[in-house]
Amino acid sequence: MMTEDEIKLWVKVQDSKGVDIESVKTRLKAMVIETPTWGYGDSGTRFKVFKQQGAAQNPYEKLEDAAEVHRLTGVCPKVAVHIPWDKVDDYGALRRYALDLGLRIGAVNPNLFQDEDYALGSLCHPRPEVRQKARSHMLECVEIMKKVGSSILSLWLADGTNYPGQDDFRKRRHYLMDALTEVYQVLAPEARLLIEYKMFEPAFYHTDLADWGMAISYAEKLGNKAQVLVDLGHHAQGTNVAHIVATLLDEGKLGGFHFNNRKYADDDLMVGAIAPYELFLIALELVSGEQDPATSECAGRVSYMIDQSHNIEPKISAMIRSVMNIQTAFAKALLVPQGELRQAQAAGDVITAESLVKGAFETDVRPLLALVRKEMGLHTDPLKAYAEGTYIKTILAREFRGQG
Ligand code: LRH
Ligand code: MN
Repeated sequence: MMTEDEIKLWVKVQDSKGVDIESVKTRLKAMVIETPTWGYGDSGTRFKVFKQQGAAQNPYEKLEDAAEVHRLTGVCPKVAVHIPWDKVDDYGALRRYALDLGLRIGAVNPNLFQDEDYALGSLCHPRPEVRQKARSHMLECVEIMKKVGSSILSLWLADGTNYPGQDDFRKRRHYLMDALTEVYQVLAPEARLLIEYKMFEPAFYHTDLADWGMAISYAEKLGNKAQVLVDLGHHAQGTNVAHIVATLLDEGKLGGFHFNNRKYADDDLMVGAIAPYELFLIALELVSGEQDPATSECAGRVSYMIDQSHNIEPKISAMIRSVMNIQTAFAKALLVPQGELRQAQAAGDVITAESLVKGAFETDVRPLLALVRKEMGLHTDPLKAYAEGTYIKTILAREFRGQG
């Protein structure tokens, strides 16, 4: 537990360094991190889905768990839904249930990867009737957005091929552009289409939306309501994701994130658990983007979403820990002295520039986050509060649908 004295000392030290602590705190209190319904339910790999006692079994229980995460962190008022995983008879009732829990429905994610007909693709499938089926699902999701009050349609396509010669890359591009154009035209004026790219899996030779360049080429042709979504697990090893983020920001085409972490491929592990420095450097691009008038409008509308599957770890604790890791990365990024950094960069002073950035990363921000949570009327350690709370007992009473 952070003590009053530790917090006071931390503030004194940062104050002496000229850090504007009030604006740093204000920014941290304004964070909005959207959690995914699918992060609260049972999930796994192709090898095994380990069922957990207390795991949410339906969209309503998933909203209840998301509300607990928001109650403890104060920064998770939105929940992303996935259709048909979260299909219900009455989407208006789902919306009202969320509102009663102090939540809003965030991004609506179509599912164009689990239907039998989509083996060779969905919007890019060689057969017109399958493409039409996929388009209808997208249009159904646009209707669901209106019923649940969502302004984001978040599209990830598994579409691709497994062998050279299997299909025509350029023909598939045209199918995809036609479909996205049809969907774009029925989006509500304030709504956005976020296009999520991924290098591979489940397709293992080519993926139709494989990287940020392909995604932005569609988004630019579609219009202002179309932007790119960056999932941290969707790049080749060694990719400089912070550079992609800066580029998309500069183009005004960065729409959102799927925060998670990976050691090897699309592992969907807890964000910040494997590569906290990478996450910090991404946060730094966003913070400097917010502070630059040329990119502040785009940076201010970026949707921060978590996209993880908690295969072995307790799901609500994992979600809380992930939110805390994102807060930690942004708190450190907000401590980078932007003015001094730009001076060092302009002077070509590599050592100073690197040490200013690394110095902020090496700063212990736990006292700052404890202070922010206190001022938000929250427990200074949400993870501890959850472990010692009553909600954890209530979910363990949920009926267990164990083996099989
Ligand atoms: C694909 C993905 C996509 C979701 C799914 C749950 O790998 O990142 O964002 O639809 O995970
Ligand atoms: Mn994703």
